[in-house]
Amino acid sequence: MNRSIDPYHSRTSDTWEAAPRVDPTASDKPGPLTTDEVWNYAHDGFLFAQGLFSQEEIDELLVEATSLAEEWPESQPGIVREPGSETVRSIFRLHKISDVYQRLFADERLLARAKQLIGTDVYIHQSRINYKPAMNGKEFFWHSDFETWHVEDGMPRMRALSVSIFLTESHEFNGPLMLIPGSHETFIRCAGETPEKNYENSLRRQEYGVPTREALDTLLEGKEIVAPKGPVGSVVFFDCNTMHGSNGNLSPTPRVNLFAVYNSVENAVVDPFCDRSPRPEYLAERTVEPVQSLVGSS
Ligand code: 6CS
Ligand code: FE
Repeated sequence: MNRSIDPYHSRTSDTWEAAPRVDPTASDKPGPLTTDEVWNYAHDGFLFAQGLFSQEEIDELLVEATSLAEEWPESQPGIVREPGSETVRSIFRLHKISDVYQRLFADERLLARAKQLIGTDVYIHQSRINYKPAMNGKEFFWHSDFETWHVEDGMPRMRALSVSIFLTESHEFNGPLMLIPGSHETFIRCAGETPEKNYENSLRRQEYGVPTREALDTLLEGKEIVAPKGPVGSVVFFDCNTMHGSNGNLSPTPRVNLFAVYNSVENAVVDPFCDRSPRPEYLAERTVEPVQSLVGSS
């Protein structure tokens, strides 16, 4: 790609700017989602599916989340702790380290929907658990994931989506995911320059690639923030450029969410769109391995 005409250049100036999205949000391929659901996803930049997984299925996923955090080897990369404490905030690259999660990410309820929306085969760019511990799990400031994945990982175009699976109920007290409907249509170029090893800080508290107050006001014009709330097993599908964030967890129980990022096999990462080395593979997979459906396999 000719980088001088990169439609999504960001952190290349000391001022922010709003630019139009140039990629489609949803394909017109057939799949399990109805025409209305696809339309809503394309319009809002996200789709909420309540109770997609059963309590029994989630119980197993939650046991796995707890044991990963408890048994994580000291020297193994891929774990992030809360700012100023030893409490586990996130664990990455689940699709490589856990059979249970590998199977989950190949489940048709996620995979067929992701393929339908993206319109091609997909692979996993990133996966993680956010634990958001009781009473002091810290917030995630507003951001577009794509801004970081483009600049720091070299994801060329907006052809990826995240699934956020509720392993605990999401409610108003535990810092549910919040999204700005329609924000995926605008790319906010952020100001500043990416520091060396930015990820060592950004995963605890993101400072680069975050929108200004004015940028947020632009996205929020005529819009209202949405926070999908619901029981365990619910899933939010959201586009890679949808502006989102979440408050801290001030409730007495953790808020555990499982994420997988499906990217089009035609959108594999290239060199980062900044003058830094690529982030480690636990944050951004650099090899395309299409996720194979479990249907028909034994
Ligand atoms: O770094 C990442 O890949 C993800 N985490 C944060 C805090 N921001 C960007 C992106 O969502
Ligand atoms: Fe995010």
